Amino acid sequence: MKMTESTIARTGAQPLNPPQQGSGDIASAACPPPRSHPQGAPAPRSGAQLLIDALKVHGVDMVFGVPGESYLDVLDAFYDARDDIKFVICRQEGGVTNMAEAYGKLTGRPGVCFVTRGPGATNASIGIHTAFQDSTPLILFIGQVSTKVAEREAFQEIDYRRMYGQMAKWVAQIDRAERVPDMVSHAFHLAVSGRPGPVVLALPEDMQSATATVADTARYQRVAAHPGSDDMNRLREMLAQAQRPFVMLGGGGWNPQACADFQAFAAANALPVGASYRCQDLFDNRHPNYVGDIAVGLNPALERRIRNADLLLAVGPRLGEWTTINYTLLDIPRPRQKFIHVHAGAEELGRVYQGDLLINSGMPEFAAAARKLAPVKAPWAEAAKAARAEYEAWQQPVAAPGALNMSEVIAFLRQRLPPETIVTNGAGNFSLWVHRFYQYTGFRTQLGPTSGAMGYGVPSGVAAKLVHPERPVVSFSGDGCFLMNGQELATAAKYGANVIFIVINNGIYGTIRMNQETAYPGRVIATDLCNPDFAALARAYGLQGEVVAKTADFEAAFERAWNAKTAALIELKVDPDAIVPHATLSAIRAKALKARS
Ligand SMILES: Cc1ncc(C[n+]2csc(CCOP(=O)(O)OP(=O)(O)O)c2C)c(N)n1
Ligand SMILES: [Mg+2]
Repeated sequence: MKMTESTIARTGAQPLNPPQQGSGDIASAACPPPRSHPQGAPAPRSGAQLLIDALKVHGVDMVFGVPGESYLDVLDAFYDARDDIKFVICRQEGGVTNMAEAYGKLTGRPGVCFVTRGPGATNASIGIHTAFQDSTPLILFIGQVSTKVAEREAFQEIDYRRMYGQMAKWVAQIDRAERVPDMVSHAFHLAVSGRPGPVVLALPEDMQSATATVADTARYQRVAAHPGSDDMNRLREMLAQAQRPFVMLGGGGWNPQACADFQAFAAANALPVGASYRCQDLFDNRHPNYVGDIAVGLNPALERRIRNADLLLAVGPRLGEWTTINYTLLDIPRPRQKFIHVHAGAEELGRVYQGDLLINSGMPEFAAAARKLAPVKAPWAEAAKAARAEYEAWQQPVAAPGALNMSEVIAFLRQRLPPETIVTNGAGNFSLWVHRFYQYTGFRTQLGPTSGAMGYGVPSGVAAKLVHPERPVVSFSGDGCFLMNGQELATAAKYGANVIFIVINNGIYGTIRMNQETAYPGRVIATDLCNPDFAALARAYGLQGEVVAKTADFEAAFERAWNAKTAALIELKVDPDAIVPHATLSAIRAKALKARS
């Protein structure tokens, strides 16, 4: 990717050179030797010191947290490591785990975070759930009551194994200091291997201060399945027999090389490629083979093509509720189309959809093998071009009620933002405008929660800027979404994370209002909002803030935000009737009322 002059004006940064992410390269970096006496025997260390040394062994450079008295020893050990590991202090544990999740998505390495017991751990849960649904590597450490008082419901005591049981790949408590190196090592292996995901480790206070004489482990390695040559031959055969193939990309565990490999395979075979919900950045949207995303607000022309396909190749997505339009897009259990499903977790294959070919493989491993396949004849090449034309038509701005048209704002940003920009968003109808009218240019130019968690936009934007200070970051939130983690503006201010925050203010929890009007037209309840002056709020944090109410005013406001010396917030006042790009709220209500009468 090339830096433009405008990028350099904003960031003063050098051209981008993205590190290799999320694959064996992590494992191959040199490990520090175990701490030892001059004679060679390991020196005694506290559980807290063992933990920080383990983080160093595994290459951790940044952690996110809110402090608590339950892990004072660990905090003290961080003090000694402050030159090696940046401890990013957040303002709420929801911000902590969302930032760690964004770090995991961006780097392919586990996002590491620290919270206190009880209230800290409960606040933290949202980012753990997102990491689980989004298949993102993450490790949450929780200060825990001393083992001496365990099971008495001591102050803020919770059994995290039960609390986090369904949301994490592994939840454990390290009761003995000598078990720190191996349990932390296991946590790192698990978080990145197979289908990536979150791990939770509780740290009892007495374990943190107890000492043990034990060696460090080596750095973790990612373990992934490879597709067999039989699998790849069969895939090629099925492709050669197809007339109307269609590819769906999605899920976690990708990296820049895997995306490049897959793009080469798709181009060589003239395949039309769609992206699953909020995974649009896995394939350059400017590429002629990209034909759109498969999610809420699906392009009807694209939907027809998927339904009419004779071969579906799903690489990475779980094929969840939103990508399958409430499990209606493909027949269950056996899709009508010939169906190939590739997934990093064997447990996902055949779970909902039975397939003609189920391949258990990591994404980099599969994409590298696909790239090596000899291309087949592609009688569908013209159809793929037509699908691309339909996508481009779908991207043209649409008419919408009100003085500020979101489709035109996003179309402007599509032209204006340099390709290395990271665009983040939380959950709400506002995000549909971004997903439909923006073009994501490649791996991790998009950060959005496939878990549909509100409040992700702000913390993920801050984390993106901390991980990649040289790249522009634009973060979208609705007026509802923003206030779920808007307190992290303070974190942006503290660390100079100069994100451009865009708040789409329609005065309502719009998504729910829309669903309410659909199911119970006219019976509006619990969806009106009373909002602060968002721009003034940003200024109160020491950031730049302004309000835009007309499309024509956006460009100048954006340039002011771009040139700001701090993070900046632009509040967009939008008409609540402009509820989605393809329908107005009043039309949705009228239709629902008519259907009832
Ligand atoms: C944490 C969380 N709480 C509640 C919901 C349910 N929910 C989904 S969208 C939405 C409204 C979003 O409102 P806003 O951010 O203002 O965006 P809009 O839909 O108005 O564009 C709600 C309440 C959710 N997805 N996540
Ligand atoms: Mg709203």
